[in-house]
Amino acid sequence: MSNMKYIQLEPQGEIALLRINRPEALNAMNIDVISELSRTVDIVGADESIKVVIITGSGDKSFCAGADISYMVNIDPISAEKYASSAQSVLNKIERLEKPVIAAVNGYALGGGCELAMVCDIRVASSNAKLGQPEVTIGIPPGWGGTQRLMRLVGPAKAKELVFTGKMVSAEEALQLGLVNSVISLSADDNLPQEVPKDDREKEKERNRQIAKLLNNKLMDECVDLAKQIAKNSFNAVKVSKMLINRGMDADLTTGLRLEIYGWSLCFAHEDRQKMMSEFLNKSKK
Ligand code: CO8
Repeated sequence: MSNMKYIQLEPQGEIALLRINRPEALNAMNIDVISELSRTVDIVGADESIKVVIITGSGDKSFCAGADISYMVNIDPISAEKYASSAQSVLNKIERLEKPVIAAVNGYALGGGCELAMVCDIRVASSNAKLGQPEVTIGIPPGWGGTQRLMRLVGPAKAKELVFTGKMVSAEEALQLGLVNSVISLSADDNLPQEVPKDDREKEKERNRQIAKLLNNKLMDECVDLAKQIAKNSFNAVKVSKMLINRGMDADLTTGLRLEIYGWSLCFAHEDRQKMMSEFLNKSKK
């Protein structure tokens, strides 16, 4: 659909799949990735037929390995400010999209990659995913929202532990922290490839590749199912709910509750309310 180099946009009916496509650098975001991501977010935002967006990374190994270290190694503070500002404004745009966004975390989500996942509304991770904010290990603090959004998701103490150590956490640990909503793993029912002799490194590698592919496919199926569950509800009500949660998070309770009354009552102006409530009432009479 789009002719971009680093972002693939695959519409599937009401769901749009947006894939960062720079597998040779584990989907790290250089300036071109950021600018294409920005254009793609504008496209999905403006397309009213799209009800839910899924963001993922190309390949079976990485969601996004963060900012481009080969670019950052030599830039001056002025360029760093520009780089962080343009990245933050794209991430803010994703967070503010008037439609739900699911991150299908299919491997590494590090630094800017974890920050990208955190602006999505829901994060589903494959069991081989690894998340973290390793910036201090390369001489900088998180710069694309990590110091702010991580603490809101997991609390300041855990956020500080992750940021200060720069360590990666497994998908399971991320689940326990509340950093991801769920973890997808393979089971015996998933047609796993046959075991291979332990000393055959090549066969073992190939088997691991096949397993990673199966896992990635299962992750995407689960995310599409989740997106479908959301898409069958009133888009208007989902959109208003997203705004209320996002705006309410940074407001005091009284303001958030007042906003909820306004958002709630405005939905009575939308045809969905009358239509869907009547459907419910007629169904229960049958
Ligand atoms: N940037 C550029 N290239 C990368 C990046 C990256 N973030 N991550 C991986 N790559 C490249 C590697 O250089 C390598 O390239 P090549 O094949 O040409 O040598 C290729 O991707 C494959 O990577 P590895 O060989 O390292 O793969 P491994 O499986 O051995 O390791 C890891 C995978 C653990 C993910 C490892 O690649 C890694 O640690 N990557 C760096 C992760 C990281 O530190 N990310 C945070 C970056 S900082 C950031 O995001 C901050 C944002 C805010 C800053 C504000 C600034 C203005």
